[in-house]
Amino acid sequence: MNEPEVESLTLLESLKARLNQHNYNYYVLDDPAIPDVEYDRLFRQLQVIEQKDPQLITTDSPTQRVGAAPLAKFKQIKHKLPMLSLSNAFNDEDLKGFENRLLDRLKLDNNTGERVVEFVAEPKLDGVAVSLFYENGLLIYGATRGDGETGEDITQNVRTIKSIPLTLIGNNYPKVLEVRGEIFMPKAAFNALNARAIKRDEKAFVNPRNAAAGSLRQLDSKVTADRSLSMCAYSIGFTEGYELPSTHYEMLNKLSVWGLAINNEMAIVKGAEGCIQYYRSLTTRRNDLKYEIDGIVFKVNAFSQQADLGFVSRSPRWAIAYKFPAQEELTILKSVDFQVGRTGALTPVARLQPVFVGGVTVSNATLHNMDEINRLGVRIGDAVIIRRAGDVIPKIVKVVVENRPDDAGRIELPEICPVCGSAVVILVGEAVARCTGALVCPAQLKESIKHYASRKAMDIDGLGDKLIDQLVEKELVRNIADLYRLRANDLALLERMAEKSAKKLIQAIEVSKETNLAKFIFALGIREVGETTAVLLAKNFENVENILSASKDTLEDLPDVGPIMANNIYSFFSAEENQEKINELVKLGVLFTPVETNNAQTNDLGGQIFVLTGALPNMSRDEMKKLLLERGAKVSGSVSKKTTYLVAGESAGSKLLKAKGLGVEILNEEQALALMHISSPEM
Ligand code: I6G
Repeated sequence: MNEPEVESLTLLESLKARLNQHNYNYYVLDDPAIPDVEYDRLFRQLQVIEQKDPQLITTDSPTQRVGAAPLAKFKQIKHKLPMLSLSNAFNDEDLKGFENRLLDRLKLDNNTGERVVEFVAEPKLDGVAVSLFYENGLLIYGATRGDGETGEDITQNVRTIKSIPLTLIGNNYPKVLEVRGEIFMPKAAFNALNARAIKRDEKAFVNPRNAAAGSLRQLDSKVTADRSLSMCAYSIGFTEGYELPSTHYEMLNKLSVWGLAINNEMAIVKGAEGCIQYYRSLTTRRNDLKYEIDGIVFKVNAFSQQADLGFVSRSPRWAIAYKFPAQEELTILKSVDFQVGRTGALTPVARLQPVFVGGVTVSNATLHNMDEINRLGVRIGDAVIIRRAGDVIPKIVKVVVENRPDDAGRIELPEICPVCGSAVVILVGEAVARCTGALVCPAQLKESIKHYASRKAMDIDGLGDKLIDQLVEKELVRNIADLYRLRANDLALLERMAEKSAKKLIQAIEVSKETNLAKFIFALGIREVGETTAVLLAKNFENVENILSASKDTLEDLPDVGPIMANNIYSFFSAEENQEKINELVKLGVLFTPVETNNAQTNDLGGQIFVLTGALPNMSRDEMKKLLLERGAKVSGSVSKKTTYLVAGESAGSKLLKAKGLGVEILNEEQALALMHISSPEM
């Protein structure tokens, strides 16, 4: 065999190092330094060199993440040190109890008299715990937790995860390093994966944790490679040839320096009170995170204190997971009703035995359409798993078929509308069944008026759902224009409507007549036309006449308007009955002012990019964001070289570290307000 040429060797090493660094920038720091095409070019260059001379290929090469032959089964790996589990707290009292136990023990053990323990707070990612073993900086194997003593060898699959370095960065890392952390599937990847599965009529995953576990359990690593998994490191297991720093916080930062992803929400907090504050603050932002978390882990920061505290059974005494209320529960499907929406769509709604899930009692869940019912294979009487994550409407995600009672009943689509008795049809190519009754159907009429009167549409103050139901049922309102013909005496016929409230409502209807074109277009309830498209139409056409006469091609030329939406808009505005309806509303006094073109009220901070982190003393981050946006600034979620300012509050974590590292100017709340010429509230 020929010896590899020295020149190609150095180029090869340089390419590998550059690709590793760019990979780290992209997948760990979320801050790419080069465009994707440039990365691809370097990658191809490396591939060409390796193909010419395959003996140059090493396991740590960025080209070798995918491609190993499928396994017959996973080997077992015995962990060098057991992988423990965490004890849990479910309320503030549990957490205070945890702190008291620590204080007692630490005082007894080292008698320092120090009464405040410092903790590191880290979100508990809802994923799969893993151990990664590095020797001389090279990834040797990855293993699942298993029973804590022995796990499965998932090295081939772990290697496909781009946020896991195949070689550690730099040269100041331990000779032997076992890193522990969580492999998880970000929410966006999970939603995309399930959408794909549903499209192909395959089974969807119940939650991102199951999706991550299922993806790691693949014997063919090509499947895993296709699943957009990520990894977050949270501790060091076994290590040799390295003196650890003195705190957990510093240790996490070391892991980050060596190329491993750590959680950028981590923060140092003091005492149980600090932990509770952090828990509350992250609870409010939980839905905005890009990944699912099921609680917060608090760990004593000082390793000396951790050593004093030790372990109880299989859990460290120095850590606790403060769990969020469960997002999944088991309950029984009692019946299914079909609700008729604004566009006539029939939506099956599951009536459930009430169950406490995701922090609220749930008795209804959407079943979307008949396809969803068939996909789930659900029947009345079934035991079902219901999931309520964040603000999302509760969903049945799985049927426990083993628990199915003998008399479980099939769910049938009604042939006629349950409200007006008109025929129900399923149009070709649509999953949705629709009532054909249009505005003779009281359900469709009620829903279109509710939409018309809603806050983001015509914003008729005081015209709530119950009132609309009565107005339609008493036939005081047979179409939207009738709203403007109502008189206070008509309203006297309604339940709980005193004279004063009746007058107030009539006045609110009058006031709502003056609106802007975007709100009016949105209020019309055209299929697929949400607020954003309504604004787009209003800005482009400026008045109703222009929209009424717009051709399909003109509509399709608008950005983000595809042929289906263009067709919906065109069909709506060219239908004679809709033109009459709009003209009638205009005659009744509905008046449009032009749409504002920009949310920013000034451009004082135009071109400046802000990132907000930590708890601000006098306002929420959302309030600060609004003030910045109003002045033309951009507010980004992550720190990069482009960031102009980081506004940091208490418990700021790794964003602060990163900003300092990049030399980004750091402001506190008062300084940020001063930049906007707003004086700070009195403290
Ligand atoms: O399961 C876990 C999730 C997150 C952990 C953990 C963690 O830290 C953020 N830390 C330890 C020490 C253990 N399990 C055992």
